[in-house]
Amino acid sequence: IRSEISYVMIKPDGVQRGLVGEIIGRFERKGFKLVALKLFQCPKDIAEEHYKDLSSKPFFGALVEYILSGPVVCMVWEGAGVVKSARKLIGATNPLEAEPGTIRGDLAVQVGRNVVHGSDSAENGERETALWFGKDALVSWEPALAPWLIE
Ligand code: DAT
Ligand code: MG
Repeated sequence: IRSEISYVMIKPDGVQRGLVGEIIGRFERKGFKLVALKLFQCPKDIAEEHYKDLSSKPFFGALVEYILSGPVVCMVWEGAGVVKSARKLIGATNPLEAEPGTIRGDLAVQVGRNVVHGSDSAENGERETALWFGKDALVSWEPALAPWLIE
């Protein structure tokens, strides 16, 4: 039985700005386990499904266009408490309100270019992983450093 997973995605601005290594590094250094990773040019139906809860918002069209505007980096990170912790590492939705030390607080200025996505619940972690990677795409492995991170 697998523990909690979060779907984390570096949005097109993060890729274009050369922040892929910086962002992945923050999750790696924290100590979560990477279980899926790909560079991906997203089709429209996946972007719309991913953000379907926001489909009535005035910014929905621009949001989908932004996600389609270049390749994204799709990842799944695993570990107890990863969903909430990833949201903390990412910071507030509006980068101007995000705390320094967070990804958005350090690396972004506008809500429409906030460089990274992280699932907001364990259920959405599962749902978004299935949407972006399909079923059975996760790699099962034991990091050699695990005993130095989890007692
Ligand atoms: P988060 O990405 O922090 O989970 P969310 O799920 O509420 O935030 O919204 C998804 C994305 O939609 C968000 O990362 C950027 C965009 N967005 C949210 N609110 C917005 C707004 N008021 N104006 C423009 N874009 C917005
Ligand atoms: Mg969200």
